[in-house]
Amino acid sequence: MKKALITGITGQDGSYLAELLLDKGYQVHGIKRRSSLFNSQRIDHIYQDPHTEHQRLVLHYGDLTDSSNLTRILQEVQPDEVYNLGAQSHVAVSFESPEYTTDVDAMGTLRLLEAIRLLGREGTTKFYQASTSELYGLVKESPQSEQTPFHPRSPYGAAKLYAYWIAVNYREAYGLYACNGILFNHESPRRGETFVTRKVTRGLAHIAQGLETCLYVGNLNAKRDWGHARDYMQAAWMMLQQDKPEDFVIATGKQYSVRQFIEWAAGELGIALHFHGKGVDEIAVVDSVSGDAAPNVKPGDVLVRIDPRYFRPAEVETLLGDSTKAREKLGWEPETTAQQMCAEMVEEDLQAAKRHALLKANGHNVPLTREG
Ligand code: NDP
Ligand code: GDR
Repeated sequence: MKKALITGITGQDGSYLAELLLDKGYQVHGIKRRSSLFNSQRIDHIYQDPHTEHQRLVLHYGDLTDSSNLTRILQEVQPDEVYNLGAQSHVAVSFESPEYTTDVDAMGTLRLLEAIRLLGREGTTKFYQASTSELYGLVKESPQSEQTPFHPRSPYGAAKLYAYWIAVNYREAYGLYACNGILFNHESPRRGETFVTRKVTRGLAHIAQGLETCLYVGNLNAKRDWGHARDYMQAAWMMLQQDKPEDFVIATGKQYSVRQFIEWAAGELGIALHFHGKGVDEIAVVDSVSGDAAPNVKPGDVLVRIDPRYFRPAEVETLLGDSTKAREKLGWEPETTAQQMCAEMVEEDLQAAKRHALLKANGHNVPLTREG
């Protein structure tokens, strides 16, 4: 049985990758951080009690800032494949906590690579690094491919740039099978609540169900190439099944603005709206409401406003990926379009909002905060 170790298994991508690897018959080991509340909601459905026989999902406490812990886990597990998905992954937060972000995202990658080398596993363990389209940052050409020069625009992007090159270096210097998956934005109903797509689908579902009144966002003009996390984790696995290690861009090849995503999400709730005003005074106003998903919304309501706090000190305005290499060499194709994914996210957030509305009506507190 093949063994995989996933850092960041409790995150969006970690949960989809763990499902995929379990389906393929792997024994899956994951590193989770200790927290004062349970932080394993995304993998609760595949959780296996450690007292059961033949456990195939095993969780280890650990942290990418702790070398001895990483070395011990690698020594214990002896994995065939390591997927380094763990990170402080929020770009805006990286401006608030640049040093911590660098410690986890850059140094954490080095710690893991060095542990593999110290244990003499550079010939037996394959390594996947979660690289990112944020490496391109201030883009010089479009679309972006494996050949496009990098120009990161945030402490997060700069830390991931180090991680990218240190993975390349261990491949060249020690012959480690290491791949960078340069993944463009990918989302899902499991996306963290403070990334823009989920903030929108969750925020609008809350408004539809009367839990909140207005959604505050930042740069509506930002354009992203959004895909589905499930499709993208399939590509991550495929990268480690090749004869020789290489880096691959993973993207859909289509880009949309944040404004467009909001229109789609509102449309799924039966809300037609129009944007009006300019710059930080731009608002989205409701034109009409159909169906029964949004009983608390009426024409003329202001659904979305701009809050300058959500603008970044340096912005990545536009990203569009060219994944020709992955399509040709891996045979990878995205299955879900951005608009289909938006519909899936709205549907799940609407069901959750309905449950929350019921709880609230019965005097319970419900989690509404969505700063970020
Ligand atoms: P998430 O933020 O959803 O998950 C991040 C994971 O990393 C969580 O499990 C988190 O644990 C864990 N983590 C955070 N800090 C540490 C630490 N110090 N030590 C160990 N683990 C830690 O991110 P995604 O799943 O969306 O992304 C996965 C990876 O892919 C990340 O590296 C991200 O930077 C990268 N990426 C993501 C893209 C995207 O669009 N989603 C695109 C390109 C790259 P906890 O649950 O406890 O917070
Ligand atoms: P990003 O994702 O920064 O691309 O990083 P995010 O969804 O946070 O932002 C995308 C774009 O939307 C704009 N935006 C807002 N963003 C947030 N979070 N909140 C808002 O209110 C808002 N309003 C507008 C942003 O300015 C930005 O331009 C994600 C992460 O998953 C990274 O880990 C990953 O590496 C990259 O995608 C690829």
